[in-house]
Amino acid sequence: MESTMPDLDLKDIQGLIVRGYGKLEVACYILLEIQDGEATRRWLVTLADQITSAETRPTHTSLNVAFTNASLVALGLDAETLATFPNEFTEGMTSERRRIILGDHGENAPGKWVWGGPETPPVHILLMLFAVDEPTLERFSESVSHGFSSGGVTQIGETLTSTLLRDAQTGYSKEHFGFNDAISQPLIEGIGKSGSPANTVKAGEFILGYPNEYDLLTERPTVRAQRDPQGLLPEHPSESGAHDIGSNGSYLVFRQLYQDVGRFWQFLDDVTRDANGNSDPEAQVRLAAKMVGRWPSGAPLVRTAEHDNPELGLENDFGYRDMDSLGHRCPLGAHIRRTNPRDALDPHLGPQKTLAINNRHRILRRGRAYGQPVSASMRIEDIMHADTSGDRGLHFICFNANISRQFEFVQQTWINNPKFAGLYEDTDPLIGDRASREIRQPSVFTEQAMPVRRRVTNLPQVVDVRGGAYFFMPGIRAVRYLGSLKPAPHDIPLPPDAGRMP
Ligand code: N7H
Repeated sequence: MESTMPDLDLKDIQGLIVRGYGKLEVACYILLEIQDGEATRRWLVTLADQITSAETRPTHTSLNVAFTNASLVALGLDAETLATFPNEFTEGMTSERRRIILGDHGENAPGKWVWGGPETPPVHILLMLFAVDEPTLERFSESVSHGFSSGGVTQIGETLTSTLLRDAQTGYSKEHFGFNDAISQPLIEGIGKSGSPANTVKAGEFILGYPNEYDLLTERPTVRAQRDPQGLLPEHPSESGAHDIGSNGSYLVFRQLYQDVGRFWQFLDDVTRDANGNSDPEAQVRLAAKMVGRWPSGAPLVRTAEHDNPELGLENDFGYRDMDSLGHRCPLGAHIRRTNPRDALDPHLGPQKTLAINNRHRILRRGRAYGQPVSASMRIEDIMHADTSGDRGLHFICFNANISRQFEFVQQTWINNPKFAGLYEDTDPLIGDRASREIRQPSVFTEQAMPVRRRVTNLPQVVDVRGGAYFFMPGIRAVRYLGSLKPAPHDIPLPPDAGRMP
């Protein structure tokens, strides 16, 4: 049963922040560039009425919208207000500093991106549409495009489309390598299903305007009251003379991550052949599971270390500290152990303290696979042997209230850190940095074991960043406010390259 905490303003929060729309199987993301601020503002006023709020549970279609810093500039938000947004959002994903933090070099360098990079048109608005099936999505996106075609914006590149991939046998949602990828999410306190306290995180970690894991309000942007003459925004509870443009909003991180499925399984085949040089599919799946931290069904290795067990496919109530502090079941550097170390983050601290620290670095994932699956069945045996040509991967999307403390921290300090959890030259075996000068080549994955650990070296890069941007997904009132802006003449100047990152 769903229980709702009354003080979350669900009517104003955009729906995607609180639910993944699992019943809406298809989605498309439209990237827009603002050409005419005035016309775009008019369009936003009508669009605000179509936004799906967190109050409803859509079964047919859903629409959400998010903005880059460049779009706020183009819409005419004044410089004083813009300066209240956090640096990482203002700089954008491709600034020199952000590239270093994110490890975006080599194959991942923004110069090679198909959108969001320095060589591609500036991204302003992200329009996110979801529907129950393809014909419905087509009709829905046609009617929405009709609205924006006169709205002063142009579409950048192709519409990015995603369809949930389902395992034919279990019905679980899968990613392209063949693993169940819709299991572990932090539960937002006061909303949604109740779950283990260890996995329940304060709403303020994901939604601005509510207490976070420090029992504080995460910093959020504000507008001087005079700049909101119609009173569209709520008054800021503690800053007098300020209105709250951040409340009920969240920051959305979008990364288009290409997955080289063929290279992944080929590598696993090469390093697991038996003494006679024959392939050993079981050993391949076992090593892949060690890298992920879960079996293809989703069953966690800490619970079933030797073989898959689809009955545990959705199991998420576990820690590492008591069951597997040494990493003999789930390796210390496995993807899920790095991206959420749970109660094992710091063995020197008590479990409660460790969990408290861990839960300040959680993200809400809302990504979906894009491109044709290599096998319609999504069974691992078929994926391993399929023709893998083509473009496919993950539209990685996550929400957080503080990009730097949450998404960027996970990426830099856990995924790309060769010294994570006492290791010294491993990065995340699936998505870790393979090109950094700090990392001694070749890249390594270590399986802790008795009597001796096992290591595989020369890990190939199987995931490439192909695009991305940082967005702000405002509360619905704030979208109306953006539509109502009447910039003073001195606020308007928009340099010709507005939105292009340095
Ligand atoms: Fe990951 N994969 O296929 O192996 N991820 N991930 N991820 N990921 C997870 O628990 C995958 C990426 C997280 O709470 C599962 O729902 C792939 C980025 C987090 O225990 C699988 C890509 C970031 C979790 C994958 C990719 C994260 C998680 C298990 C890229 C953050 C939850 C399913 C193409 C910066 C951990 C599940 C927890 C789980 C895969 C990217 C983070 C199977 C292929 C970029 C926080």
